[in-house]
Amino acid sequence: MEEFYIDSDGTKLHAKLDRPEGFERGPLCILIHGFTGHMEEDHIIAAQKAMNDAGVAVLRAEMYGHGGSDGRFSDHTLYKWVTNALAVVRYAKTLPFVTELYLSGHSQGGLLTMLVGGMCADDFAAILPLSPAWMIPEMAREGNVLGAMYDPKHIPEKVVSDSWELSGDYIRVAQTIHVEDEIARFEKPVVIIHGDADETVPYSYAEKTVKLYKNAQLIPIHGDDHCFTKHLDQMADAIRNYFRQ
Ligand code: FER
Repeated sequence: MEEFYIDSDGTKLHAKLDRPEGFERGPLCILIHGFTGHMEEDHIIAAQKAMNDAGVAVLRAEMYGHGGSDGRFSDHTLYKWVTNALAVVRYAKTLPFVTELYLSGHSQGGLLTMLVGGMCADDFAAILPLSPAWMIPEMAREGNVLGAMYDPKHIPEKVVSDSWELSGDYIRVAQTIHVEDEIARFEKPVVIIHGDADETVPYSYAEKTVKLYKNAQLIPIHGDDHCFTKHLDQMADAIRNYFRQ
């Protein structure tokens, strides 16, 4: 494992690169955590190990206001995350050992994967959104962030829940994002992995996504929740099998 920082226009992004044993040249997957998440969460580590098992190097990176990266959580927005992810993609493209590039992310990181997949469609062989929270923009337009309600036409200074605080700018930014545009721009393979008992991001969103993409498959994890806490091994197997095939 190598640990370092990637510069994103002056914001330092904490990153770790794990290469499979004996790896000299080969594919690399960028892997991103979700909202309030970080790169050491069980489901992120399980995904990373499964990719490594299948001969894929993994670059985990933490986005603005999360983990060991710069920025305060309450100041993060999806535009900042998009800018960060573009910097990570740019960095990954300079690595001399990379043959093919993949992008994967969980939840808000899965939404990011869908956005950046469309924006950088030429760069990725495939993308793997895990429980992607792609309803965030739609819900932000309706006045709801993760169950915290507000008037969507008169955005408050901040939105506060028991466990986090977001600025009004998070909502302003989220309201402008139209994920369907970026879905339409990515025609290469998409592998969506989603627990069908997810209460944070309903499984119906995965069923909708798989229809909207030109070339997508949905791998359901039966009875599992948002972070795959019941069947982490099945989520890992799905990733391992995809890359081995
Ligand atoms: C929301 C619904 C789900 C939301 C975030 C999530 C910020 C999930 C995020 C994650 O787990 O990454 O409305 O708003």
